[in-house]
Order: sequence, then structure tokens, then C-alpha cells
Amino acid sequence: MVTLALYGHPFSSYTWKALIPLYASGTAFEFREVAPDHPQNYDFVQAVHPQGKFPVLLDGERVVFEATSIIEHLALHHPISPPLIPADPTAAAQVRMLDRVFDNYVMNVMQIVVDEYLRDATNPDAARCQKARERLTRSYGWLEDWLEDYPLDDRITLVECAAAPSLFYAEWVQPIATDFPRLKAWRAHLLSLPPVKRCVDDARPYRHLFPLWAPESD
Ligand SMILES: N[C@@H](CCC(=O)N[C@@H](CS)C(=O)NCC(=O)O)C(=O)O
Repeated sequence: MVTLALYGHPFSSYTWKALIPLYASGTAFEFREVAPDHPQNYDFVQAVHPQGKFPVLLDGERVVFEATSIIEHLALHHPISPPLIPADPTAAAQVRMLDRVFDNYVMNVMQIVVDEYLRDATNPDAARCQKARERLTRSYGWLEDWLEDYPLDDRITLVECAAAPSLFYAEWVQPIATDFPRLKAWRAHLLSLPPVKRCVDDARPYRHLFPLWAPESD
């Protein structure tokens, strides 16, 4: 009997954030796509989430939403090694801080531009888009410095779960300039990690949903 189910969509960045640790752990789970041809999944998400958003994890009877909280739940109840969140409280606080950086200053800023193009692809608010792109570039600069001391290995922690989807889509909105070589290399490294690659490949059939340019190289 399946006790673990993830509600989401293969093209959704926050769904990837929850899928990456599930794939990394090899934990058995059922993916329940939130799409018009699966109205029961849509209805479930609408019923349990305060804003009807996904991903939503169902673990037995327990409902967990917010991608970060799903990762916190997986770290406690379906642990992997190395852990998704370090055992050392000081290291854990740093990892959680980086998670906020990726959600608040990369993913959600990228989404401002995407939302403008979804609203009207022929007439997006140019000033709003420009400001969001400048904010992304500022975040890239901060991350470039931060990466000076961050190891480029095969670890998957809360940091990688947050970074991979946000940097994947941010590049499509504001390409990472050559001034940020560490960030460019890290994004490529993240996309090569098997759980991330699986998300990228599973999302390919949905690229037509993206309202801006998407590079073939990805
Ligand atoms: N802070 C939320 C963000 C969730 C979110 O924005 N999900 C998007 C998909 S990436 C969504 O549900 N969009 C559909 C909607 O808003 O109706 C999280 O971390 O889970």
C-alpha cells in the first residue's frame, strides 16, 4: 500500500524542490499530477492547502505543504545520508538561510517576470520585468561570492533542492552572465545530478507552457 504521495505538476519549480529529495532517497511514493484530467488531485490540493497551491505531500494521514516543510518532513521521517539538513544546529541554520535566499530572492523574483508574461505575453509590464531582472542579477552576484566557499560535490541537501529549480528557471528569465562563472558552473553541476536531471527530463513535454524563451541547451 502506498503511504507516501506527492501532489504536484512535472513543470512546477516548487514541485521539483520536493521531488528532488524523494528521488535522491529512493523512497517509494506515488506522484499525483495536479491537472485537469485528474480533477480529484486538484480537488484534494484545493481542500488542504490554504491557497490551493502545490506541492502537497500526503504521508499516511499527515498532510504537509510548502516545499521547504516537505523537505523538513522527509529529513525527519525518510532520512538519507548525507542528511538533507545537517544535524549540527549552526550548520542547519545556514542551510535554512540559503533555502530562503533561493525561494525569496531567486525563485519568487523569477516568477514576477513569468507572471507578467502569463498575464499578457504581448504586453508585459516592462518596468516591472526590468526591476525583477535587476534583482535576479543582484542575487547572482551574492551567490557568486557565497559559492567561493561552497563545495561542488554530489551532495543533495535542502540547499540543492532549493537551488536547482530556482536557478534552472531563473536562467530562462535572466541568463547568468559570464561575470558569474562559479554560479554558471554550479547550475550546470546541479542539472547533472540524477534526481535533478530526472525532473528536467520529465518536464520537457510541458515546455510549451513557459511563456518566455527556453534554451534548447537545457
Ligand atoms: N511557497 C510555496 C509555493 C508553491 C507554489 O507557488 N506553487 C505553484 C506551482 S510552482 C502553484 O501551486 N501554482 C498554481 C496556483 O497557484 O494555483 C511552496 O514552497 O510550496
